[in-house]
Amino acid sequence: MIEVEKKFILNKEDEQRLTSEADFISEKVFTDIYYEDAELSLTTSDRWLRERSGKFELKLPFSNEHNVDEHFINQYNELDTDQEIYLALGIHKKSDLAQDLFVNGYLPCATLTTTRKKYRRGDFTIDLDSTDFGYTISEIEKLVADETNVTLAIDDILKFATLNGLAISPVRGKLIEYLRLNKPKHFDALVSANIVKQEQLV
Ligand code: V4E
Repeated sequence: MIEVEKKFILNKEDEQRLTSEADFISEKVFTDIYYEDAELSLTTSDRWLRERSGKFELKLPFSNEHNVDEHFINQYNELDTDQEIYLALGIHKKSDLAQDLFVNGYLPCATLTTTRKKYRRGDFTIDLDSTDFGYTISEIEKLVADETNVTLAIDDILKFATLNGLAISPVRGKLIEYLRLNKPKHFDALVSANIVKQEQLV
């Protein structure tokens, strides 16, 4: 399955409207540790390596065909086995992944804890995230079976959002906002590399 998602900044009324007819699924707290090397080679090439609750994940850009930038939706492929991550980073297994990342110069660059409330409404999943650094953000997601359904799912999400009175606009994700607030040099490097787009600066 492929997860198609769009981020939104909601006010309290938006949240209320979106969740009043939704089923509450769960509330979870998780900590993400993002990793980077000294050259910032991962994030400046749109690759995002993190450890979430003890498990490593690497997000890589999907395909340009479905990176529907004009709607501020980006698609990523998620590698979640250590073996896939070794291969994608081109590093050799000598110890465990945490140690091998360290030896190859990949170190923590950001640690953020999120409380996520999850709701379901029809085919859509709604995540309301609040972070330990004061940023709140939400995501509307839809699962599709394969790549051919991605464009349709994007349309569905945009329609659903518009029907619920939400503005379709660029939004800074949690990590990007963390870096903007706490690691301005790293943030500037992402702007220079056009990973953070001009529209996300306002
Ligand atoms: C910063 C970033 C990525 C890493 C964080 O992914 P994100 O989806 O924001 O995190 P989260 O916690 O919601 O993950 P989930 O629980 O859904 O797996 S992946 C891609 N980016 C960069 C990025 C970008 N350049 N532009 C936009 C609009 N979003 C993200």
